[in-house]
Amino acid sequence: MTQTLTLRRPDDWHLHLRDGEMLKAVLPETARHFARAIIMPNLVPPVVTGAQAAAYRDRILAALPEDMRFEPLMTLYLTEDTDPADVAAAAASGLIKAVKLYPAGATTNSASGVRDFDKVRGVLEKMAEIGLTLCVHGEVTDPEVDIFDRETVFIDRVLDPLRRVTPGLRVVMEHITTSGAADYVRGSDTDLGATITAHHLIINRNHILVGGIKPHYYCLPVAKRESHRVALVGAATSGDARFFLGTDSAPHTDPNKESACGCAGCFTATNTMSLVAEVFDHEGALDKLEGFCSLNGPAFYRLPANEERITLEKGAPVSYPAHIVSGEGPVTVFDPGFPLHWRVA
Ligand code: OTD
Ligand code: ZN
Ligand code: ZN
Repeated sequence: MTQTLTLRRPDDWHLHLRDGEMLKAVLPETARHFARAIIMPNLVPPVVTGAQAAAYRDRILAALPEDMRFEPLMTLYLTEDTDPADVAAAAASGLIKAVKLYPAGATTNSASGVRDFDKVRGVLEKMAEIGLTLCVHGEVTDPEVDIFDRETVFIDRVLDPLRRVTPGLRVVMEHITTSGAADYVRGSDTDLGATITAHHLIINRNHILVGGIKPHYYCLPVAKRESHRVALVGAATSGDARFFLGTDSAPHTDPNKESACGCAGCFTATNTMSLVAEVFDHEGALDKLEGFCSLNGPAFYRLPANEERITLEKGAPVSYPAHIVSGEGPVTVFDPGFPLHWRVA
């Protein structure tokens, strides 16, 4: 007998769709299962103003196949020159649902991010006033700080002080990778949430480095040791509403990944629901899957949950293509290294 599970249609609270040919190739992979996604603004050049976000939303909708429905939830890329009035107008019109903070240099296309946090104080105060969410890439870029410690140091040096001086600011720590980050979220009030990716629930740093370097497992923040992965699984499957799915699906072509200086990012849009269902099933926590994928995110963003349902079925292992084809080249689909038994019917 096949086991089935019906959930409200999920959303992805952290997604990279890119632009042009890559957008065309990856958008259907997300829209097939997800109703909405928070769209990351790290294009080249970045999406900084309300006008740029409106134009990007239009390009996304134009790239959507006619038979699919999908709502892009737009964000602005915070720079030291961001105008609080432009942010407030874009939020008031319903165009944007968040502003994204990248410490300058922390990840792909983050060069225009923030160096001096005093310069963005006015924007953050305006956001606290209007209840607009700040999504944070939580890693310091100080070259003295070891790459595996960058999230932990960010919480102490940047995030906690920033939240103290901006009371009421709603913050999502994106793609958390450490037990300390999960503890920090648990120990805070409900103004702080965190997204967790499918890949950080599955790989630890050994997967990247043991037995040969695996460029398709390299992403930022880099996966940490096994005890942290276990803590992330614990947080995701706990039922705590402050944790929700943000895939951080970040497509790069194979030549750009399989290189002497390979790009960071795991592409999971195609098989995310199979990946997370497998993890939750393994934990005996399938009853928490709908909260993590479909309820906790909308609750944090103060949006209605989706009314539509999807059904997951468990059966013989599902096969996914090794890569999807884009006009820029092939993009490898994340391989968890174990069979996936759950599929979206
Ligand atoms: N991490 N790659 C990218 C972004 C993220 O930090 C992130 O959100 C990307 O390619 O845009 C990655 O590894
Ligand atoms: Zn990030
Ligand atoms: Zn990202």
